[in-house]
Amino acid sequence: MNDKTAGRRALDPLDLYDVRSLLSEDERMVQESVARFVDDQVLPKIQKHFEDHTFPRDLIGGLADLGLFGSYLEGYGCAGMNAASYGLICQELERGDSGVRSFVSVQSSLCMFPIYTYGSDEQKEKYLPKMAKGELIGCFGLTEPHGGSDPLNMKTHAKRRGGDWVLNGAKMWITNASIADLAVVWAMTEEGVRGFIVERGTRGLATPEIEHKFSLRASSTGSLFFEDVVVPAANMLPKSTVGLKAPLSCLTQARFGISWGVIGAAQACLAQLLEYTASRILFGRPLAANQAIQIRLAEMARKITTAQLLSLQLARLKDSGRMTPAQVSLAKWNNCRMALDIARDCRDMLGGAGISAEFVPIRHALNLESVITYEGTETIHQLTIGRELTGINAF
Ligand code: TGC
Ligand code: FAD
Repeated sequence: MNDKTAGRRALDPLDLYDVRSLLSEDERMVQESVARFVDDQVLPKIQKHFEDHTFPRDLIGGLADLGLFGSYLEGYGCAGMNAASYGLICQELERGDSGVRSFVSVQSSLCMFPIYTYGSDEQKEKYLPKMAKGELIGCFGLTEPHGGSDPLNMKTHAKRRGGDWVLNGAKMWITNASIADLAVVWAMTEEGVRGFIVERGTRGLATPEIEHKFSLRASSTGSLFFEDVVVPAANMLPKSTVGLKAPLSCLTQARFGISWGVIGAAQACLAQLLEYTASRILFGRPLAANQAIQIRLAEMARKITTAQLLSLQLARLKDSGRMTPAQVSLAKWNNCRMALDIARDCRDMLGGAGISAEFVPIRHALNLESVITYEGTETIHQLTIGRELTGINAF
């Protein structure tokens, strides 16, 4: 090693600003335990699940044992962790695969959160303890086949019949739909949009899997079809205001987690690329010795570091009750774009090997094509920031 290279790797390449030192002891413990779980339980099997287009159901018990379902909710068997801990959980899970993080996001933020926030005491007692244990799996039905970006143009409707509600319509691209025991479904009523809990087995409900996905192949994605589905009045979420505010508030929780999660996917890609470029010899020197490669690696570290700091501050704002939807939009947009660009660039720098699932970047890149689309596309988040800056709604 000459003088020029002395001191190399003094910093953690995946945490250049020592963001870890800004975490509390508890937050670090959460991160370490989830990281261990991902190393031991997720990474050895995830490539096969991705190739086979199957969801690793056998992970559910372990995820529950670690307290990862509804981790930031209080009571009902939930762990009551803070925002950064929820973020770190998502980051470590998505270092494994976006599909595993999606599963936990949907269970926690899109199904348990609305029941916790807008449900009756009976609904909370009935569903949340079992969901925290992973004994009941949930999904969230907002998107419809004719256009997910504009959920207010909702065709699925619920009409009162006696003491019950009758649902008709369709939801599409629903994570966990085919494996869920219950769905939180948003439907148009005479008063506006309301939330309902629909249990598997209810007559008129069909939940087919969506096949032929080239993204999130280790996640289950399906549709929800409702044909005169009778939902008892007791299954309407009574505390939600009429309109989009309640479903959007759930999206805020999930988007927060995604902004952290995708950092893990980017880190996984960079970690593998650093090893690869150090050991691959081309033109008589390691690939990593080329300026053009180092500039691209430096770009990745810059983007990951920025995302880490942004998400940590977002978590601190969340815990102090000051986080706004526009701030979440900025983080979701910035971090998804950062991770997708990094995964694609890593794939390129692996050359032909980059198209093999034996290396992680292609799997992460394909997954991130969904992650940048769901929970609000990049454009939707850009327009949300535009509206925040100008006061003009351009949707
Ligand atoms: P807008 O006028 O903006 O808002 C209506 C009311 O809601 C309030 N609000 C929010 N509250 C909490 N969190 C948010 N993010 C909120 N955004 C808005 C707002 O203050 C207002 O309240 P009030 O009191 O004034 O009535 O409503 P809009 O119709 O203009 O919204 C437009 C837009 C485009 C932003 C919204 O429709 C949108 O976000 N579209 C994107 C839809 C989307 O993201 N769908 C995601 C489906 S779920 C999913 O993808 C799960 S993937 C899961 C996985 O596998 O991980
Ligand atoms: P569209 O809304 O049709 O958008 C098409 C294109 O038009 C996009 O590029 C969009 O950015 C652009 N666009 C839209 N409006 C404008 C505008 N005003 N100006 C300029 N451009 C615009 N949904 C759920 O409810 N629950 C789930 O669990 C769930 N899981 C998902 C899992 C996966 C794998 C995927 C892929 C999606 C999932 N979704 C889920 C749906 C997801 O939220 C939607 O795909 C997303 O909101 C976009 O809706 P869309 O696909 O209908 O695209």
